Amino acid sequence: MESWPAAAVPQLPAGERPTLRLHDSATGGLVASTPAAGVARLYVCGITPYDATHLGHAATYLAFDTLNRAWRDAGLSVLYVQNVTDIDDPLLERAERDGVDWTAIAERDTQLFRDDMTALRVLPPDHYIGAVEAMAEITDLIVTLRDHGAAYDVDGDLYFPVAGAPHFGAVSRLDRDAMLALFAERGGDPDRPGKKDPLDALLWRAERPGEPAWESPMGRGRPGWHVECAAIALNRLGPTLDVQGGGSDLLFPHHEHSAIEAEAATGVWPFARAYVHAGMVGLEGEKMSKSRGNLVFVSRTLAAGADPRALRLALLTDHYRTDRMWVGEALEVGRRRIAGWTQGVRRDAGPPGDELLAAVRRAIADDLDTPAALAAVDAWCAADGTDTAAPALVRDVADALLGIDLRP
Ligand code: 5CA
Ligand code: ZN
Repeated sequence: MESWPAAAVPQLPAGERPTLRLHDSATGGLVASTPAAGVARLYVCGITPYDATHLGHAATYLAFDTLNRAWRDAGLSVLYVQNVTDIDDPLLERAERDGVDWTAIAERDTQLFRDDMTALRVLPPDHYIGAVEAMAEITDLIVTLRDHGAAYDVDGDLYFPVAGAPHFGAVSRLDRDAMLALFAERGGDPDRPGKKDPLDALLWRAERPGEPAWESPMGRGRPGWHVECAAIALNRLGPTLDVQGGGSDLLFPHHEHSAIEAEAATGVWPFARAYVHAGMVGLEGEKMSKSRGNLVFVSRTLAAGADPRALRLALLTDHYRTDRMWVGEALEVGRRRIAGWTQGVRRDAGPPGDELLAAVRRAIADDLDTPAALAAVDAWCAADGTDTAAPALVRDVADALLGIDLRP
């Protein structure tokens, strides 16, 4: 499907560039990100298009936008793929609740998301792929899994057996009790009779009355969730991603299962060199989620008059891995920061620009430490100096690395 327009990214001068290190859930620590042959392969799980875009979604896509910008600044070309889960149980449940067609909700919220990402200056993926448009490739992957003995039938539906997966558990490193609890909470069906293991995940759901269905070699039906992301990623990025990304609520079962399903098809491990997870944004003590309904939307916040740059800065103020609560005052802090930075880059001279550039690069290279990067720009703006080239350079740094346009 169509992606959204890209804001131009200024080219920054060469200079000291520390190796980017990222927190990898599979190892539980920092790993150096050294993409092969000059191409960084990024897959970030996209929205399920209803109740989009809330500030939790936005924070997660901004974290990966920071990564995208850091890789580009390091001279890599980034191949970025994102899906849209435009057919799945929660979307159908919402359509049923509201008495509207599921495709209408999906189209409307996908367009809202594109508009919100454009306003926040999030760089678009190269491939923005809906599950519905990818149906043939998803069913191809399921057929491959079946041919490899990595699928079994339960009353006409197909399941992926975790027992045959050598790396099951390697992504989340959770014990079985924790897995069972999360599986039930996040769309799994541990108690379904006939499954070989409660943690086996649905690959294909045969057509049910009143539900949308597609033709396939397995008969009519629709795909499970994890196999969708595995197929869309494998077909555009190959068997090894540099980063598989999303919010921490995707760690298990979604990223665990996508990875082992991909491995079962390709024989290649790891599926991703780093599994990177953003913390959860909440409101008044609770995770912001569609099911709780405690949502603050990007579109409404902007329609109420907020500067999208202030919102972007507000969402980059904390480290991406930190679980945090949204407080409305963060927007005012962001607004004041934009005012301060705008004044800073309008001066005739400032402290050495190359030092500020190096400081921001160091901060971002340290597991995308945006709080430290923002503090470095604050400090540059607050200090006097004689570098007459610095204001223009700092404006480019804010734009290229932080996505903030300070042009008048
Ligand atoms: N379509 C699937 C992924 S394939 C999905 O999880 N969609 S979603 O709309 O529920 O979430 C989209 C992205 O936002 C995911 O990466 C998810 O982890 C992230 N996300 C959801 N809620 C929050 C939150 N409260 N804070 C931070 N990120 C969140
Ligand atoms: Zn996904």
